[in-house]
Amino acid sequence: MTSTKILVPDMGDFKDVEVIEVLVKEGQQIKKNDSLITLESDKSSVEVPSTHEGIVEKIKIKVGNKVNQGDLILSLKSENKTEEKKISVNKEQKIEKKIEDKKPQVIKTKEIIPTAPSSQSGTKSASPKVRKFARELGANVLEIPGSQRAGRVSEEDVKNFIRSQVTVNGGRVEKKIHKEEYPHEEFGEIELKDIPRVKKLSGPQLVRSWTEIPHVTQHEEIDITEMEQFRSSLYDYYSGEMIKVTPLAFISKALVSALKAFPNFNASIDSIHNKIIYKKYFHLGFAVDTPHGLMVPKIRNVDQMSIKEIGEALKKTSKLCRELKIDKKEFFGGSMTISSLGGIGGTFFTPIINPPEVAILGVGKSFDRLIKLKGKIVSRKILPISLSYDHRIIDGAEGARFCVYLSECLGKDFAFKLAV
Ligand code: CAO
Repeated sequence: MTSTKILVPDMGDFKDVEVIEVLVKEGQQIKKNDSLITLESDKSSVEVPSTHEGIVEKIKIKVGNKVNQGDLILSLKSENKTEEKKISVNKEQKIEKKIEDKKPQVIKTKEIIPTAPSSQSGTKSASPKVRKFARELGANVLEIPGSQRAGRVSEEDVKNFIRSQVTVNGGRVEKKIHKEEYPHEEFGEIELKDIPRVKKLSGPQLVRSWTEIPHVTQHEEIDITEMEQFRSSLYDYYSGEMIKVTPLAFISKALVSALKAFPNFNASIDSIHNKIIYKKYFHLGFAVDTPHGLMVPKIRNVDQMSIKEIGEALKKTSKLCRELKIDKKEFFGGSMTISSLGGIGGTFFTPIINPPEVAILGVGKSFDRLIKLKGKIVSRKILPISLSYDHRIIDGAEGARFCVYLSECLGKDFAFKLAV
């Protein structure tokens, strides 16, 4: 094994440049060209790549240090390869020469920093302005999930992250860190895994919704016996084949009808101008369970679709999500969301509103119930629903009326109600 010193390379006219990130840890195996540190001056930011591969032995600088060309960054333990032998501890002059040859590109503030994707050796791409912004707020850009291409962190990502990390307590901002009394490993074997990217992105949004929106959740049981009989008897007029449409397509149609009757549910709060935005379109969001995490794409203009078309759009859109082929814009601009767990199981739950929307409809799995009807015991199909709404915009009475209206749309007169 050879010990190799990695020095700060030539940085042109820049002197006393600040180390803003150390991207590797002692004991970490790194590859040639992996980023080691990020340097930032007033005008630019640059990641310094490693000239060798090996195991980080000792890191000699820390965040906040001011460095110049030739300063020691770290030492690497690497295997005795012919090329590396030339760069031994005693030949620092040669090291400097080699690093000079591999001068990193100094990037102007507005240019894109060409870093590796965030999964590689913990590097993260963000503009110097965003890095500075994050630092000023006491955040580590490495911990912030980036919503841009290749995980690049935007100013909005920093804001969302900060919102999810702090709590305002009597006008005082406090950091939300929950430290366990005892480490988990003290109680048995554990395994550490990365949080999937989609979950990292949706996490701060869920925290924001749960902490900022006063949620009320109303539960309702809807008798869908006639609707289910109709659904299971659908067949194609020309081919004579059964048409397979899930209850969700009918529920979507009923929801559009309810949104027309209760415009407060198809709204958003404009907190800057203190106004309510009423939407004249009917774009429904659908919570889709994917191997990458939960996604909520929109299906546009559901009011103009037939039940069969909604069923097809649901299949197509959820497939695009599961294959990660969905356009990012399709996650925005919705009226209201449906979170259906009916295909899995369970009855009532508390769906979390997807801001800037003001309500969400949770759907459970329908079940059979014996009830007394006109003196006879009969079996009826019951659909459990859970409606969460923003109490700043929708009051309890309106929430209850909305649920009753939905029950009527999906109840025994469903064909008449949904045809309107
Ligand atoms: N009651 C009883 N059965 C139901 C039902 C309900 N409410 N909803 C669906 N089903 C049945 C369907 O008819 C289908 O039956 P067959 O296999 O006999 O045809 C089966 O369950 C599977 O349906 P599905 O889930 O594939 O289709 P869908 O149209 O109901 O839902 C989609 C589509 C994309 C919403 C769904 O696949 C999905 O991802 N659901 C999970 C959503 C989720 O995770 N929500 C939680 C968000 S909060 O973390």
